[in-house]
Amino acid sequence: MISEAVDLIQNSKKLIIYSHHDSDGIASAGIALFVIKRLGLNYEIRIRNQLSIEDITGKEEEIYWFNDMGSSKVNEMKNIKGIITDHHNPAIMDNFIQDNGNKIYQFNPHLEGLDGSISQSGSTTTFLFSMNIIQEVIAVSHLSVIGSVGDLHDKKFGRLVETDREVMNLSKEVGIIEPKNDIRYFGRSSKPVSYMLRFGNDPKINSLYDRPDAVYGLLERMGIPRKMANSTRWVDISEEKRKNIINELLYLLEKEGGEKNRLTGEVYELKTEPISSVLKDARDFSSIINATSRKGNPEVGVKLCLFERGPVLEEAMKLYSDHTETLRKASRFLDEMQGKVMGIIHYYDFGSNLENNITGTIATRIITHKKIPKESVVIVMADIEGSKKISGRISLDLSEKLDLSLIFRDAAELVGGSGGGHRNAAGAMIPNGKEYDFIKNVNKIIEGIIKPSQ
Ligand SMILES: [Mn+2]
Repeated sequence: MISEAVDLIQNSKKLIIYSHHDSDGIASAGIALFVIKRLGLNYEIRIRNQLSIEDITGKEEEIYWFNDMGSSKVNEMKNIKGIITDHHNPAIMDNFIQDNGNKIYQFNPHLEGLDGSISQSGSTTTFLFSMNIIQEVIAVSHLSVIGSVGDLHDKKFGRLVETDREVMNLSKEVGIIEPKNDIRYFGRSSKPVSYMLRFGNDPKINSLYDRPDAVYGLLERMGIPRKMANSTRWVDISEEKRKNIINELLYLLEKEGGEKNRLTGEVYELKTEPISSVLKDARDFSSIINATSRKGNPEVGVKLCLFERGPVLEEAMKLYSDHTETLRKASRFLDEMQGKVMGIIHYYDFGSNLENNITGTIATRIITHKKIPKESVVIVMADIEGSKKISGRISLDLSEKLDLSLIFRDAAELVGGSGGGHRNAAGAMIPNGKEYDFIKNVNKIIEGIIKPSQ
């Protein structure tokens, strides 16, 4: 079956690449593009938040390659000839789909009995399939790592696991990725150390989180004066000083009863980037390409994936700081906003006050930052052209009991919308005005599965 899928790509006259708009999707697009350019194929690339009806209705002369998306819509596809390399929950559990004029080869970890939300990202899936087309794709194996950490696949265990890990190891063997044991806070190579410690939140240190004076004080005691703290990145600091800071943070966590064991873990650096590069840390790389897409220029992110620098990197960094600003504004708004509660659901309707492509980011923030019970379902909504865009998140513990992608799918269908995603992170699109019914449906389904604890 793989060889037939490979043939389909190799013999295509016009190849349309669809890819998801987050960093995993952009990294997947980078991998697919690397392959297509080597093969010299005629292609077009389309980055999408969600697939529309037109997107999933095929044209005779076109071959399609869906990356990090497609599986949750495969039951609605018509006349599509092509490939899906995805890790979202598939609507049809089959490797080969040929109803409705389709001829689709679907590659998805869920079909192999793996949990796609943690073991194999979209970019890892694209990479593994691509290895069957052209071995040279190993030159962009780091994109699989970037996509995997972008989807937080390293969050649960503090390191990548299963298939994501196998590809990471492969990338290490060929001298591209270098795994290190270090602090797991975001911003090691793209943010000043003062920022990294101020907003580091996994684990959260209450005496430092968003307390700039406390952060500067700590760094000063460690021999890093305020001015330097605003210009030096974590990766620039000597190993000895880093060790001392980590010990200090561990001491604070111990005192506060925080999650000490989450502070350090595996992080991934690119050997191919100079130490001065903001792209040195895979997670930072991932955040930067994510920002290019959220700010409407995903092609900049794809170019970064394919080694373009100079003005491309400059443009990316501009978008990155814009995106950081948007998130800062949304967080401030969020601080003042009270969510509504139904059962274990905490829901927030931002209406038109939120850029509708960051509902997922905000939902993640709420589940990490806001003081809500450990077993909660967070739902964030925003307006989008007559519809409601909905993102949901649940804690990892709760995702062992609930599969949010299935709950969202069923609850959305009942109100004339559609939904899907992962066990712990899902999305839906429903008609405007149906949001309360949707929440009620979600609540009802959840109550049917678990009894809410008091
Ligand atoms: Mn993904």
